[in-house]
Amino acid sequence: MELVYSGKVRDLYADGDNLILVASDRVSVYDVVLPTPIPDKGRVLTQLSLWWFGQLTDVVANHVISGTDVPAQWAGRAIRCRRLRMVPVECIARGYLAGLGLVSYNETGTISGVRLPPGLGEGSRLPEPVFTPTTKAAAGHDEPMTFAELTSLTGAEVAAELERVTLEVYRRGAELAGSRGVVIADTKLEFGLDPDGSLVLADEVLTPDSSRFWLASEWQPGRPQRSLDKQFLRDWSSGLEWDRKPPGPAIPPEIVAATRERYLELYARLTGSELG
Ligand code: Q0Z
Repeated sequence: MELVYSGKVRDLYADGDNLILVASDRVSVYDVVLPTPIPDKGRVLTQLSLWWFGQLTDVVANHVISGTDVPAQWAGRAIRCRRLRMVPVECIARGYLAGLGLVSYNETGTISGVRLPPGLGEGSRLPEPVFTPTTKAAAGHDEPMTFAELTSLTGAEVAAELERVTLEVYRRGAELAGSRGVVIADTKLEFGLDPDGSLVLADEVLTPDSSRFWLASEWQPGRPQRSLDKQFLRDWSSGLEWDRKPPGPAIPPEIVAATRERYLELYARLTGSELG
């Protein structure tokens, strides 16, 4: 199969007209891929994405053709999908203040042009989820985009639909996760267009690599929140003399095991079933 694109932790292959999206067991901390894999991480993220796509079929069509008709070597961690014309925008919904949303709020009191109440801090819940699209920069960091810029890129109709569907996916995901003790602080979605021009949810959805997941019982606004999936890795690596530049350090077995358990537990908590 032809490798179309290799990302930090995932790879994309072409199989005729289809694409095969393969999640690896690679993990990144502070944007650096570590040399040690986390067993089952690729399977957890793939199966979680497939589960969410299924939960969201009444909200938006998706790119999935099959989670099982994939080459045996990638069984469980690959998705066969339709190749779409991708919308070159990261569609982000934020329900809590963290990351670049927090930076923007601290500088201007707004995110993506939406004025927020004063007095919010790191980890605060927003009065309403906010749509914060960003450009997909080929290199370096993604840039925030105004709604007007989005409109000039996609047309008004698609832009409005991207906002509506992104916020609806976030609301539905956050509500379901919330009922199971997990806060989804924000999420990044990618969409494509069908040959007939209709919007299709693509890539991965509501995984810990595309979203910030916090344990609801640990959530405490006003301080950085503990990441549900990567906190062991961050706590361990912050005790090292490592400048957070590549190459990253090898992960010791007990940290690998604890991180793996976190991913499996997250899957079980959200979906209500153990990953086989
Ligand atoms: C997704 C990505 C990577 C996985 C292109 N259905 C689709 N049609 C056309 N293009 C894409 C998709 Cl999902 C597409 N990406 C991001 C990179 C592994 C996904 F290395 N790029």
